[in-house]
Amino acid sequence: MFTRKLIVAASLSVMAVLPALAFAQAKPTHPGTPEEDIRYKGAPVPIKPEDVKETISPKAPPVTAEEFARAKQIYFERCAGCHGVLRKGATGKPLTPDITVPKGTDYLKVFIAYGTPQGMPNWGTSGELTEKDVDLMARFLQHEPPQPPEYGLKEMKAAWKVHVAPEKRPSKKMNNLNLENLFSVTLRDAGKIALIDGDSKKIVSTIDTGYAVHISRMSASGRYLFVIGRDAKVDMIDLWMEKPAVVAEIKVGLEARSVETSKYKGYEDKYAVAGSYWPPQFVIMRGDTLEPLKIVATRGMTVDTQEYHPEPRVAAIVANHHKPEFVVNVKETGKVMMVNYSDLENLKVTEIATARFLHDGGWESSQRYVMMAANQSDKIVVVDTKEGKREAIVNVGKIPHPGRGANFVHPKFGPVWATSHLGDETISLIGTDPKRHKQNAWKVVQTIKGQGGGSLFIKTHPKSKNLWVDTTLNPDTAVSQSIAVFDVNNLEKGFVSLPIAQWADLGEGAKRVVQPEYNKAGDEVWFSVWSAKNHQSAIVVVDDKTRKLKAVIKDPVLITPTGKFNVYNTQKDVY
Ligand code: DHE
Repeated sequence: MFTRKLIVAASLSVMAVLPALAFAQAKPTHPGTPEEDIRYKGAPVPIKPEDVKETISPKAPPVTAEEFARAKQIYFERCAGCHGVLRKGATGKPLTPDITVPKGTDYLKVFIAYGTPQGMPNWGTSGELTEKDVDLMARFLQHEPPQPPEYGLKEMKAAWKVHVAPEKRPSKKMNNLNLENLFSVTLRDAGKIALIDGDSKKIVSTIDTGYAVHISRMSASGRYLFVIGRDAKVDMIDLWMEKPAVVAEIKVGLEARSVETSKYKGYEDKYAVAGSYWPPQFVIMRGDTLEPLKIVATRGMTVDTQEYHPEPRVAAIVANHHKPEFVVNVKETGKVMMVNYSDLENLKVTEIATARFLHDGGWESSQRYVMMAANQSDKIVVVDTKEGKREAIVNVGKIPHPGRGANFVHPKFGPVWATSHLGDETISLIGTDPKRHKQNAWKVVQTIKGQGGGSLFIKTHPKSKNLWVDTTLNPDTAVSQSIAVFDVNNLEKGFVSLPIAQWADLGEGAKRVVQPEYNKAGDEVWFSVWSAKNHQSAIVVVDDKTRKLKAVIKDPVLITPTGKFNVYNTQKDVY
């Protein structure tokens, strides 16, 4: 039996991750931590335990070689997402031997078994880990963290393949697709994307990509589609080919989430950039072949306490429209790096101090100021990309998670950018027009209430009057399977809830509704109805004006659809 005796003295939050899809099964909650929050804390880290060097520490309790191998696997699958691969602390607490050895095995066992109100799941009492594994993890955590390998130019070049050289590619579009209204749809657990024609709603093809595909981004010209997987594999797809296909691929690290391309005038399609979680770095590549050119490490000092952090992960990257720059969010140090790509040999990086745990974000409507969520600090940071400086830091609700956010003109406050939250039911509207609405700029001008916490994405379109807010990770299935829609001209009226998953008419499954995405015209909005890979999923298309069901796209190939990226809107940053 697990003993509870030490929990009262608890102040250390130990591990805190659930594999993303584990929440498909019923799972005991633990007191004090909202389920929405627990659910989002990361999928297994795709680092192979056998690639990681082991260091046995003499002061720590013994662990056999066999046990060490098992503990590494458990750690990467369940803990690294929050505590960091090197256990230096990320959104979870640090777990280095200077902290864990003085606590001792019994103390650590209690945390691992019972969890804590600060966010640590109850791995033992939930049955996820056996008593033997809990004991093993408590001993393992007192040894030096095993270090995964670095990944530099040599490794990238070895993984880099050009399938069709630029001179062998078509010089004009060879297909009849309406590219501007094509959607690239993440099929997360199939390791593929689906290209879906936005006009006919027909699946054009599916294309193999990396493991647990995360996002798609478009080149400035709208010709090349870039897809990145959690395993840091980038695939570059040429949409001009008769049958769009991968023309180049590379693996930029061991774990990654973000990819973007150069969009400044004169540099269209010239460069691509990908950011990694491990190793903590980003790489600038040739935009037509993915040849790796320049790798930049993000290791360094944290913004507030100014301590060294060995693992600051790269989160969202956006392309500046005013300068030849990439805007790179560095999560654990809380810095936005403005990386000037005009001279890679004399690279200029402006480091902007913001707030910790930068995650996702996007442009306000003029595309001068970028709005980034420092999610665990409950803040939105605003960077002026024309001047290259911090404009403001705005306090919002609990754990903002905007995706790229939503821009609209508020009848009273003028242009606003909105974020929803993972940790509460609010939606914060921030004034974004320092010229004509100076008094409202960079302030939360209004907070509205949605249908619950667990929101991941919010969306509108310049031609729409609707604001759509998902609640994908809400523990109540009626809430996670529906969408809230507001009229931006009458926000006080509150939201209407639409039963998107029910409209999909599927059988069993989690059927979480995730990520609204508009078509090019801005008159349709698409939603993923996301179930585990052994259940049927679908895409539901809603008429934006009438808010009525327009189409359901169902097909056995649509396995775990999550993100959807309309070519034109992604290319031009319309949201
Ligand atoms: Fe994402 C964007 C990281 C979990 C679907 N996700 C992003 C971005 C980052 C990120 C850094 C911004 C990229 C950019 O703009 O360049 N996501 C992470 C995680 O670290 C996290 C929390 C855990 C993990 O292990 O990956 C995580 N994300 C998820 C999911 O569980 C989601 C819902 C389903 C999935 O595919 O895994 C998910 N993330 C998405 C989507 C976007 C995204 C659809 C792009 C939204 C957009 O409109 O741009």
